[in-house]
Amino acid sequence: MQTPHTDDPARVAAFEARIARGEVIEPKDWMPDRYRKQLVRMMSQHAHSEIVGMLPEGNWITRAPSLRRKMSLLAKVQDEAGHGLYIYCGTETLGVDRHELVGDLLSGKAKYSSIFNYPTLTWADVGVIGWFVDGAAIVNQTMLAKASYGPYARAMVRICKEENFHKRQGYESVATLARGTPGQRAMVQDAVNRWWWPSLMMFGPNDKDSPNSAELTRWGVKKKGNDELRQRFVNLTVPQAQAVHLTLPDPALKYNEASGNWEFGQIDWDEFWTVVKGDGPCNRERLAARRKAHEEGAWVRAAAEAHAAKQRASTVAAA
Ligand code: FAQ
Repeated sequence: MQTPHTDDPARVAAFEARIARGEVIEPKDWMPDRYRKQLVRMMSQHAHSEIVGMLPEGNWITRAPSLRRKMSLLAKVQDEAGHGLYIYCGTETLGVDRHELVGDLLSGKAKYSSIFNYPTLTWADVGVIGWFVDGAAIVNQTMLAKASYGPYARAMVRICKEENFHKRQGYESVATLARGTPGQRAMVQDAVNRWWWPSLMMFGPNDKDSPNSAELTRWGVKKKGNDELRQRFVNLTVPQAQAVHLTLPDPALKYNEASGNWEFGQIDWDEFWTVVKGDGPCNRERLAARRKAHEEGAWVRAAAEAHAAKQRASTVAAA
């Protein structure tokens, strides 16, 4: 890891000039300590979100209604695992240890996305997660694909391609249910009602209440604010809901001709902060599941370490 040159104004000015010129920052380049810390915070939270995000949908793998649905759900959940591992690798380029990051998740110290603390009550939830949650992730991550830190931006390009497939399969599943029996229609409408507002919360607090946005924007990590991305998601999703004759649970939704935006109602920020602080419907369940998986995987880590040590020893012997 590089020695941090935290407070050298000339170096910070040169760094910011690079960002202003649109240059990409790579792991071995000098960077302000604070830039490194912000990236570790945001990227590790993102990696944790992908890993915890496997749980709500994973809950339905054994109960998917057909082989085709089961195969695409299995592939999706595996993709999310891959995204998590990929972003942990990206975070490690900043000089942190993955075990430390995972330790922070398991101890409850680290955050992960609020959205994954809601339960998946019916099969329709799986389709709606693909449509809303992956849809929101694409809106957010397409911007992050232009972030100033190279390893993160490149990870986002690849991840967004897969998220696109997830969103399409989710929306197709929703559209199928919406064309189905009255029972299927009611089930998918109920899922839409429960996931809409938590999906809007994924974008984070309003810009005025977002302590990290100004710094992240100055350093080219965030290219758009939380509110602009949330609005973009609403604008994209309302017509999609109309196309399958589903109602979004917001009586205040109204198209504004002048701005070209769909105006929407008040987000319940008390609910958001309750979930972020660990008291959402499934926070405890999610952490318990991750801790159990970690404990059960101990033998795999031990075997991998033993294998690596053996490889190192034979390389030394051969030299
Ligand atoms: N949940 O100052 P800001 C996915 C925290 S991946 C929990 O605005 P920032 C794929 C925030 O950390 C979904 N905490 O923060 C998938 C901060 O706390 P801190 C994850 C939240 O960083 C699909 C505090 O509030 N995506 O869905 C949330 O500038 C399907 C103040 O907030 C990413 O992580 C929240 N929703 O902006 C997987 C993308 N929002 O750390 C499986 C990368 C805010 O100061 C199935 N991250 N907080 O203690 C980002 O773009 C940003 O970090 C934001 C938050 C926009 C999430």
